[in-house]
Amino acid sequence: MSKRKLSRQQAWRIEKIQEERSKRAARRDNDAQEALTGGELGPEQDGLVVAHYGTQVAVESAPGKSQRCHLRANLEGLVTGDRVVWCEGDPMGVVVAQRERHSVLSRPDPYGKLKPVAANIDQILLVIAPFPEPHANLIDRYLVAAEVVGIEPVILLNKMDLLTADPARQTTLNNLLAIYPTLGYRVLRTSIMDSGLEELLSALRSRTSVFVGQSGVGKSSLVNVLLPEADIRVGALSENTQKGTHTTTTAQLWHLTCGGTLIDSPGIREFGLWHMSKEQVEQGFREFRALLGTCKFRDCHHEHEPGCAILDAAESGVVSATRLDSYRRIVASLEDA
Ligand SMILES: Nc1nc2c(ncn2[C@@H]2O[C@H](COP(=O)(O)OP(=O)(O)OP(=O)(O)O)[C@@H](O)[C@H]2O)c(=O)[nH]1
Ligand SMILES: [Mg+2]
Ligand SMILES: [Zn+2]
Repeated sequence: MSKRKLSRQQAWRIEKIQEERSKRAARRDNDAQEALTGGELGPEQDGLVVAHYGTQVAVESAPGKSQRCHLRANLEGLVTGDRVVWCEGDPMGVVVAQRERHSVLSRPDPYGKLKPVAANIDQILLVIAPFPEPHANLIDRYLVAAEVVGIEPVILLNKMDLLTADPARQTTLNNLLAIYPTLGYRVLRTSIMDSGLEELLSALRSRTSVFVGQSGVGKSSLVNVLLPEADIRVGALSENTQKGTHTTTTAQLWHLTCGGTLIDSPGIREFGLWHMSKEQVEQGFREFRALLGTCKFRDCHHEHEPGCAILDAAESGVVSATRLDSYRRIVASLEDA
């Protein structure tokens, strides 16, 4: 999503939304304040945000034991996975403080503003599928985003069952994915019809992971097979476009019986990286790192400059042509923004 010029109507709509937001925030402070001063709250305790509902969150003190909470002022940025200090209440608790995060995954909202999605994550599982078709350089965009925030990404090709009757598509996807293991990225393959689920479970064990990717690739369906009691709503693809229909609307956290924690997140069409600098994007391409700073020109764009280390590496096959192409497209999208 690039930051386009807004039409007057769009600007008016955004202004209305913001007005509505500040009204809601005022109401929320009021509710939280009333609960805090009403004296019917329990003692402060540690908790984990397991879901986010508009202006409220669900906070868990122990797995399976959670309560909806108001937020004290200045805690609007809380997301699923955040560790907090909170007080139980009747009927609702109150979150009084946010603990420091060790990581946060953010992404652009429809207005081009960067929004946190989930916190304290160890691993990002980028889910793709034969349908909806992964569009050009979608994978690299997610990988760059993961590298820049320093969270290990894993690529997960789901709906493998759709490939058994479609060898041509299978070959295309295998070709698309072939480069990633050579760069040190793990690639898993699954189907909710029971393939690859053991390997997926072992990748999720003892850490906090988040499922990200386009709408309709099967993120919530995978949670449902790993944890049948989750029973999350899933949505069929649109018949015309074979695209997802944005079924999941908020990130939600689940504890797996294997000891891992898994956050399901809403799918998005496009992962914009406009908020990044060219230097961050360069760093986001793992195989470029050792070469950066060794081009003849300090401000090299790696396009056609003489003595360019990246172009040399592409020529000798050390850097793949498709990754270099991805890099260029991403940088071009930064300049458009
Ligand atoms: N054939 C097949 N279909 C699958 C598989 N996994 C999911 N689906 C179907 O794909 C559709 C979308 O699944 P969801 O789980 O809602 O997808 P999602 O990624 O959570 O989508 P959003 O919540 O919109 O981001 C549903 O019709 C699922 O039944 C699979 O492994 N094989
Ligand atoms: Mg979903
Ligand atoms: Zn260069």
